[in-house]
Amino acid sequence: MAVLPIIVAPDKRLKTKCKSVDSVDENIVQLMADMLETMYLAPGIGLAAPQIGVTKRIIVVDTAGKDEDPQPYKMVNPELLGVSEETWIHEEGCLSLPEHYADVERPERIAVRYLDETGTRKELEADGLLATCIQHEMDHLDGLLFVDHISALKRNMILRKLTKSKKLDLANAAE
Ligand code: K1U
Ligand code: ZN
Repeated sequence: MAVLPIIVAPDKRLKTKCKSVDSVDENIVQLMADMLETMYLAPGIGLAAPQIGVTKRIIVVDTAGKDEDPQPYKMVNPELLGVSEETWIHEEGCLSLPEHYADVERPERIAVRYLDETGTRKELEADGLLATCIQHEMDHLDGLLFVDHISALKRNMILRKLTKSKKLDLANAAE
């Protein structure tokens, strides 16, 4: 298994619409194992393939708490089958927007269809944090970040700060 570098915004690879996976072969199985390892180390509760530079419709998620058994989901070509009218506001973070957080309102419950790591079609009903996390990760597959759900003022402030810290990192690396 391998830990992969996570792309930090702003970066055009995070704004790309990802392509569906044709077949869940051994490369996809390995990629999902690497994504989970990367996510756990970060640490995070989700990760989408474009965050590691792969423009395929693949996400991994595990929202189990510290004292619970791990509950990893590996999802290929996830599709929303339905969403609740009721919404839920949760403070979201993103490994591609490090150290920035904002409240985001999304449907509270969802039904999602996907292929698992054996290529079997699965359906899952999720609510609360799991539903929020799956929606956040699915947004990545369409080139969306949580900042696209907040005001332009807050979004631009966060993106400006990240641009500045990238420039500082580059200057420090050149010293
Ligand atoms: O970058 C990502 O897509 C992962 C992101 C997922 C997410 C977080 C919160 C709401 C919706 C989606 C993260 O995992 S950020 C880190 C984080 O939230 C966390 C890290 C350790 C323990 C608990 C949470
Ligand atoms: Zn994210």
